[in-house]
Amino acid sequence: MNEEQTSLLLHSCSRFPPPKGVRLSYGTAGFREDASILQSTVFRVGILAALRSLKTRSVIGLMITASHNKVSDNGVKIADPNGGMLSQDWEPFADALANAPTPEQFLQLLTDFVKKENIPFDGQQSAEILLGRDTRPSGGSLLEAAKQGISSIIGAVFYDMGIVTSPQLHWMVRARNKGMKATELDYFDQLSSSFRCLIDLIPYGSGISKTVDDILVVDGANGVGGEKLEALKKMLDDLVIDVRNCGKGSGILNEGVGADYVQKEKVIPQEFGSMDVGLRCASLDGDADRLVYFSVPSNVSSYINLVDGDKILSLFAIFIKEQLSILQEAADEKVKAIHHARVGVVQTAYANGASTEYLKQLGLEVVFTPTGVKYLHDKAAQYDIGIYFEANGHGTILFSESFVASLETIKHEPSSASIEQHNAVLRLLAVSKLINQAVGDALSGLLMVEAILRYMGWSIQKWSDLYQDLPSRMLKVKVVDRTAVVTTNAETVVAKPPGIQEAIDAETAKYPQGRSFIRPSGTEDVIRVYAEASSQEGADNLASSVAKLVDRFLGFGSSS
Ligand code: G16
Repeated sequence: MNEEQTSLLLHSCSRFPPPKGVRLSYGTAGFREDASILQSTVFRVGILAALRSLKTRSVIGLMITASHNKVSDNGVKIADPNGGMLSQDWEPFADALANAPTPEQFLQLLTDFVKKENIPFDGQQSAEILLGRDTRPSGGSLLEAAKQGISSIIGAVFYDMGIVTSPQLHWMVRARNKGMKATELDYFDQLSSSFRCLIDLIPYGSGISKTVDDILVVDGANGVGGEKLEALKKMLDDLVIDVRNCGKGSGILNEGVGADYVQKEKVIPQEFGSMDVGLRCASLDGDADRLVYFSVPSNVSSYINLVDGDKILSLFAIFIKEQLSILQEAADEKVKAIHHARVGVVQTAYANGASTEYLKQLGLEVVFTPTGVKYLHDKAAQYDIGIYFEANGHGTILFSESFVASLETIKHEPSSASIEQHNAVLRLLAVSKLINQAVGDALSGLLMVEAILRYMGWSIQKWSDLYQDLPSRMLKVKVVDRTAVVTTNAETVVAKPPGIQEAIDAETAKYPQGRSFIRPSGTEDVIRVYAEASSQEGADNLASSVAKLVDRFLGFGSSS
């Protein structure tokens, strides 16, 4: 590193001292904390993004968001060249950088890492970073800190993409690295044209007739997603969407609204009520990377009928399977090969037991990973078609590049395939373009759900009735140190502290169809508790007993 670079780094770093007494960790989706202590972290992640760009010789993304967290929190994460999450082997370096106490120690760490990773750091190569942020009030000043970080690496440049959803930024990074156009308009164009293609391919006679059921009512979580959906819907004729909680009124981001609230509490979000009974409703989260559907069953109760990520996954799986089965009898060898695609489904321990059972009955291969799209995504990428979803509504469908190339070949070359077989290939191709290949995306997921429901001719009720969820309950417990909990087996077993797993097992055994696990959150300072049982009362009681155990083993001893 030359002298000019060293002094630039030392000087700029000294203007962003790290917060005292806090240990920061690159968690499930980057760094997340109270926004007031994040200036130094975001500045340093700006530097990290530039290094990553130099190392990979590609465009990198830096997104400022705390997604589902409360409005006073914020966060920062990096999007890798393929649009996915930062490679996990760089996470320890991200942690070390964020926590280095002095500019000198920071510089030493950086110098060692550059050497170890062989990063071209001679000022000859340029680094390129796309910046995005959600609507949080703290986003503007944190963005400035990121810009300062990037600017302290000689030759690094940034492009401010403005207020965008997380998946938009991930999509743009991927598109740029593939040499494609990558503006917001390009994103909207791709989504709307592939949606239109799927609708045009619906066989005559199927599809929901234009009834009141055709209206989709969307809760935008008072975040960026509602505003973007308003823009996107102008490009979608024949889809009637009423967007609420766009963040323009007095509503607060994620407070009593949004996918996280709706999925965890299973109650009607703000601005929804008896006028929505029977309608198809959907909820996005704060940065629009999660999507759940719901309906309001009656005007006397505040409870909803939740159609969560597991049911979205099931709907997608049914559709994909159906397209592949249309190709079963194909005489053309290339078309027949598509029928034999390796399809995999990826879930986490939060997946409702009934959903896993249902997917297995469909004959699908179901595998489990720990929570966090970074894990699910990697697993799904091992298949020709990998469908992954967390119950919280975060997920997508990945198509391998070779599989998409085969679809493209069939599309363009003459074959002996029947019209319906050819259309099944075109549908799969349209899905690969509609559904975000970089990361879970509420907007593209929503269009995919809408297209499939039309294709099937299903109402939300029919979809919801695919299987009956086992009653479940999620709780969170504040503890002294959440890192004291170490889990294994895709988070289904607690390895540390000793004794707690046996206590959870003993509690669980008291409930028919009981299942429960705990894990440290990667985005909030809590331990999460999940419980499932044959009755709601059972699930509630099991969750609260396990929460008491957590408190007894790790907490402040506040529960009785
Ligand atoms: C993030 C991740 C999700 C994950 C969630 C879990 O969501 O992107 O894959 O399911 O965190 O959070 P926790 O570890 O706190 O349970 P988001 O929407 O907040 O970015």
